[in-house]
Order: sequence, then structure tokens, then C-alpha cells
Amino acid sequence: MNFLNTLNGKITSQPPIWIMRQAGRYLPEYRRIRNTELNFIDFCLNAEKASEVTCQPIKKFNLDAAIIFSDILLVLHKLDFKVSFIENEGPKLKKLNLGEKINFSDWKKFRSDLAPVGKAINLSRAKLNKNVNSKNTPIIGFSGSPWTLFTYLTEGQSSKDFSNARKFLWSNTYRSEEVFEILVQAVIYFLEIQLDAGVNAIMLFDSWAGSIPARFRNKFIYEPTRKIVQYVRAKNASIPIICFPKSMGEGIVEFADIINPNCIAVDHLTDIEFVHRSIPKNIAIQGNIDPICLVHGGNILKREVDYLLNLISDRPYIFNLGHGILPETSQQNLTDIISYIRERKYGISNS
Ligand code: 1CP
Repeated sequence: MNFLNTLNGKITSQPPIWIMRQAGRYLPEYRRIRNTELNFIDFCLNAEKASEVTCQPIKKFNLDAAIIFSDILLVLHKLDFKVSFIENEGPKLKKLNLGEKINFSDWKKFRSDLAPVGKAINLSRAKLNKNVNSKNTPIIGFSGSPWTLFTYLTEGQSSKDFSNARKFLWSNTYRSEEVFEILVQAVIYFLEIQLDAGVNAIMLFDSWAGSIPARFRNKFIYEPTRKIVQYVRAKNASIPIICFPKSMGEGIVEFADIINPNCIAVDHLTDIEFVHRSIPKNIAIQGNIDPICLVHGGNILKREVDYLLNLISDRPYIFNLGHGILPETSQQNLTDIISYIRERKYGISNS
């Protein structure tokens, strides 16, 4: 319950711990199940397999929250953009060209196609309930935020400079607004499925928030996110929301002010001292450890953990990385740092 208490504003004696992308390629048991399915989308939509990999990191590391195994790009696949994942190349999808509309109206089919995600949540709950250690472990549901989804849509793949996405915004702001309306609707339906299946918290990944021209933050980051948060709160006021507006710089202050999420996940490129002194104390902070620092491990990592926990001792904090765990991470490093945090007296350095 530590995790939900922290999201609800309590400073707990130990920070709850979970890891972004905690089910994934650094785990051999994940790779084994992953190898039984050629297509990554089919894998995500196989409720039995998705629930199995959701539970793997909980069994192994006794983490304080599970995140449902799925992907932000499922939403674009079901909007008919034909997403595929190519080994070592990342996602590829049908591209939305400059000024083009999304012609999509079959929301009934969209929702039924994504129903396996709800089923995977139900199965994950049942599996977690079977073990005394995990019967109270909350499950996080999630979605990509509209801007991050828009970048994949307009680039047709991952990107470095997001120039197509930015060209789209500058060349046809009105059409961009129309596209975002569809994306907001799609995200809401995706979250509805997860809320109906009983997730205990929601996380919105805006992984490429740092790449939008600041002039457009209001229209394409704050406004769509505000609508989604408003929907979740109207549907179930007790569901806490974590937002990850990655690498937005000073924009994180305005984001916190407008969106008022329960928690802000902070990446490792953002100055944590700036965030901590600039956003209201009732908003929890999550993350900030550089994933490479976890790959490195040892005393350097422990010193980073001490620095963070000493700094953020007067507000709710959730231990996590600043971005997803890297495939080359040693499981031992993760086990070691979890024990270190759990044995450490909160707010007091051991070193
Ligand atoms: O075959 C594989 O194993 C592919 C690797 C993989 C995995 C494990 C992908 C492809 N997606 C996932 C699962 C995933 N994706 C989860 C599951 C739960 C968990 O955390 O364990 C989650 C929450 C995501 C979210 C996601 N997908 C994000 C947002 C978070 C982030 O890391 O920034 C993004 C941007 C994606 C897109 C995506 N999915 C996969 C790839 C290769 C990409 C592209 C990443 C990029 O553009 O750099």
C-alpha cells in the first residue's frame, strides 16, 4: 500500500519502488515468453502472456507496483496505422503526412480490439493475488500522451529531431488540433478499458515532451493532458495519476500547475533540485536515477540514491529511474539497490 499512500500525499518511512520498463529484455524469463510470439502487437494482446510478464518482475524483485504489460503504440495500431516492431530497428507504422486527417470512426471496434488489455489486467490481478507478498500490489495502467503518440504518427517511426511532427504543427495548426482530438479520444478509451478492469493508478508517458517547440506546449501538451486527467478523475476520483513530461525543462513548473497530477515522474536530464523547489509539495516526485547509473551499480549508485532520498525527504517520493531500464542492466544491481533502499533509514544516509 506504500505506493498508493505515497501517491496520495503521504511521506512513508521507506520510498516505494518500481522500475520503468520493469518487464523486459533484461529478464531471461521475459525473453523466453517473448520468443514464443513473433509479432510484438500479438504478444501485447495475448492476455495470458501479457499477464505472465507483468508479474515476472514482481515475483523476482518484490516491487511495490506492477505495470500492465502493453505498449503505447497499440492505440495507433488500432487507429489503423499498422504498427510493426522490427528487431533492432524499433517501431514502423503507416505515416500521417503533412496536413492529412485521421479518418477514423469505428470506436466500437477500437474498444473491442483493445479488450484483451483489460483481460490481461484481470489475469494479472488474479496471479498477484495468489501470493501473500503480492496480493496487495497495485497495478498501474498507462497510455502514451497525445503529443508523444503524434510524433510516432507523423514520423512513421522513432525520431531524433521530430522534424515532421514539428512541421505538421507549424504548417497546419488547425489540422493538428483535429488530429489531437482523435488522439485524446483514443487515449480516453484505452484508459477506460484499464480503469474498468480495475487498475489502481494511471501513468501518462509523454516521453518526447522535451521536443515540442515551447510555443506549442499549451495547445498540444497541457490542453490534451488536462482533458485526459479530467476524464480519469471524473470517472474515478480515487485513481492517482502519474505524469511523465520528459525533459520539458522549466516547462515542468507550468505543467504541474495546470495539470496538478498526484505525481510527476522526473527524467535524469532534468535538475531534480530545481523541480523539488519549484513544484508544490503535495505533488509526489518519482524517478530521476539515470538508467546508466543502475547499469553501473555499486557505491556510485548508492551515493546517488542517498543524494536523492536526502534531498526529497520532505515530500512523497517513489524510487524509479529517469527512463526505462536498459536491456544490459544486471539483475544483481537491481536486487542490491532494492535491498539497500529497504534497509536504509528514510532521510538518513548510510554512507
Ligand atoms: O520485443 C520487445 O521486447 C520490444 C521492447 C518493448 C517492450 C518491452 C517495446 C517496444 N515495448 C515494451 C513494453 C512497454 N512499453 C511497456 C510495458 C511495461 C513495462 O514497463 O514493463 C511500457 C510501459 C511501454 C511504454 C512505451 N512504449 C513508451 C513510453 C515509455 C518510454 O520508455 O519512453 C514508448 C515511447 C514506447 C514505444 C516503443 N515500444 C517499443 C519500442 C522499441 C518503442 C520505441 C521507443 C523509441 O522510440 O525510442
